[in-house]
Amino acid sequence: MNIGIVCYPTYGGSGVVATELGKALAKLGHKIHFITYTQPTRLDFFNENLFYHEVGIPKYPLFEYPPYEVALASKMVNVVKYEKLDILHVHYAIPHASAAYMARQILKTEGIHIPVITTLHGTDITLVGKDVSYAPVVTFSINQSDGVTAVSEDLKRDTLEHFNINNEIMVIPNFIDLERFKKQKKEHFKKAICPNGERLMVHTSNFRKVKRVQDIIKVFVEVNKLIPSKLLLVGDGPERMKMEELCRDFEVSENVRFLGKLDAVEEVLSMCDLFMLPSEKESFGLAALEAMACEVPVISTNAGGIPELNINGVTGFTSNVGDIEDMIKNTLFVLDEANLPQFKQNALAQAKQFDVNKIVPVYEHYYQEVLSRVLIS
Ligand code: GMT
Repeated sequence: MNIGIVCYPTYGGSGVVATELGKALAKLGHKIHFITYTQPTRLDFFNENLFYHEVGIPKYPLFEYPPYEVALASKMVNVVKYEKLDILHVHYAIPHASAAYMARQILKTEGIHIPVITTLHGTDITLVGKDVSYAPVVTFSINQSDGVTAVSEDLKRDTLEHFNINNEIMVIPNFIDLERFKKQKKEHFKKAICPNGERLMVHTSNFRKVKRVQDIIKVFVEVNKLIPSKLLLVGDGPERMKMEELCRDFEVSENVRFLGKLDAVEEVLSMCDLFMLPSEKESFGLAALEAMACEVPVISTNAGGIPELNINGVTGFTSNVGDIEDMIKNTLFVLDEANLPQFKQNALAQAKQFDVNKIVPVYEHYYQEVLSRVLIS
């Protein structure tokens, strides 16, 4: 198939999933055309089936806000026509689904019928999409898509609850490349960071408020009093400075390292004993899945779709949002040397349920189903 993929090309989970999906489909022989405003972060390897089309946004003094959605729709029209795409798969509803709707309508006037699939990732529904400034367009473009998928059962429920949806939503969970995300031998690094055999805790995110990084630091402060530990904070974002200050206030700075954005996150995860995800909202928790694939158990909240991934008492624990005491108790339990090996093993076993080789064929099958439905009608 000739497939167009539209996504945010940044470090965010939706862009990562879209790019990894494209790469996996290209390996299976499909021709994949990424349509984005810059090269996707994870588009880091060459394959003869991968193509990249940049959306140019011309500057004009009149535009205080350049009309990206219009430029994107025009680019979609262009790529569908000249690359003879069979299907357009847009990740994240805003503004990709509505731009795809516009492109599809334009193409229809030229006798070209392009099916559009929208994948909902979370914040496009749970945070941004619910805002009255966007909700009518989000509802309309979900209903107008030829196929809609959500990355967890919880996200599907949330979408149906908060929007007036008359379209079928298929749940296709996120996935992981177990060839890339696997425990690597990094003992020498671990020894450098934990010279006295300390436990190593980790968190990766874009440091937005919704991630509640402050809860990680509060848990770490207490755990470190009983089990000597170190904490790695990977990523960057609006809350980072505040979190650095918080570490100084708690006088734990020498045990906490802020590593910034990293490409080879799997190398860091390979050294770690525990991953923390205390998010207030999380449709899936891809970062936790990456950790689990590297045999790292997870202490998280029970928000959104996280419990579909992190099985309470098996691969780690889930607590109510903000329940620091419960997270401390659970962290101490998991880090106990009598329990840690089993949790690590369970984390890997659960990650295998989301193997890219199991999930990508589900997308392929879904594309075929949508294509035949649209071609019949
Ligand atoms: O929350 C993020 O880190 C970014 C966000 C995004 O929009 O890219 O991630 C969302 O999509 C990911 C991939 O499907 C999910 O794993 C994240 O759980 C989801 N984030 C939220 O729901 C807050």
